[in-house]
Amino acid sequence: MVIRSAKFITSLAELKDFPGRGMPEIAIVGKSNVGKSSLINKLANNGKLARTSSEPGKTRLINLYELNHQLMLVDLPGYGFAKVSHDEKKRWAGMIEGYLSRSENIKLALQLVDMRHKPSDDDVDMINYLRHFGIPVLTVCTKADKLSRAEQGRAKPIICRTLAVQPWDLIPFSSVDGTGRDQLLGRLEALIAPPEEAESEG
Ligand SMILES: Nc1nc2c(ncn2[C@@H]2O[C@H](COP(=O)(O)OP(=O)(O)OP(=O)(O)O)[C@@H](O)[C@H]2O)c(=O)[nH]1
Ligand SMILES: [Mg+2]
Repeated sequence: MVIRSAKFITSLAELKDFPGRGMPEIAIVGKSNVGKSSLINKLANNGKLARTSSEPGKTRLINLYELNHQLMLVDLPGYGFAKVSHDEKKRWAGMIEGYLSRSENIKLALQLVDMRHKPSDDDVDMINYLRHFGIPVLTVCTKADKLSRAEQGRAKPIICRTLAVQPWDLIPFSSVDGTGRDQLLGRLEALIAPPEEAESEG
């Protein structure tokens, strides 16, 4: 899949005005600071599309981005961030859960986990939650550039086992060197409905 256009659509503090547009939606979930916004920028080849930060908790709203006028990327606030208030955490959890449980167009969730660490209990809870709603999940292992090939080889089975995912549903990714970008775009392409074939005559 070649990205011809990538556009920021809007930020939502609440779900009620979700401009779904009927496009297939891809939810992007993961702990704060795991690299969700950086992944969007890498897919779009635009470092300025989504705001990133070395401070966890940067994305506090649901941000929507459109790729090629065909797919909607839904950047959700990160979970498991200790430094926000209890009320703020509840508000984020409510937004994430509200979106995942109510959107009718979610085709896939990308769950991002830092490839350097064993997934946390929060990650396990999240993937089980996605499964509960019947949402297919791809596990994207971020910051792969920080690991050698051998370290990546050791990390993969640990992540697969902890999250109970199949190896073919796990994609090492780096928003620094582009590892995994083509593979991920290939998987996203499959979500776009092919143009309807013209009816043949007779
Ligand atoms: N080396 C390396 N650093 C990365 C990668 N992806 C993200 N980062 C860095 O990790 C930090 C967090 O990245 P973000 O993309 O803002 O993370 P986020 O998941 O959107 O964070 P929140 O919005 O706070 O939930 C930034 O300093 C990024 O530069 C990666 O693939 N490799
Ligand atoms: Mg972010």
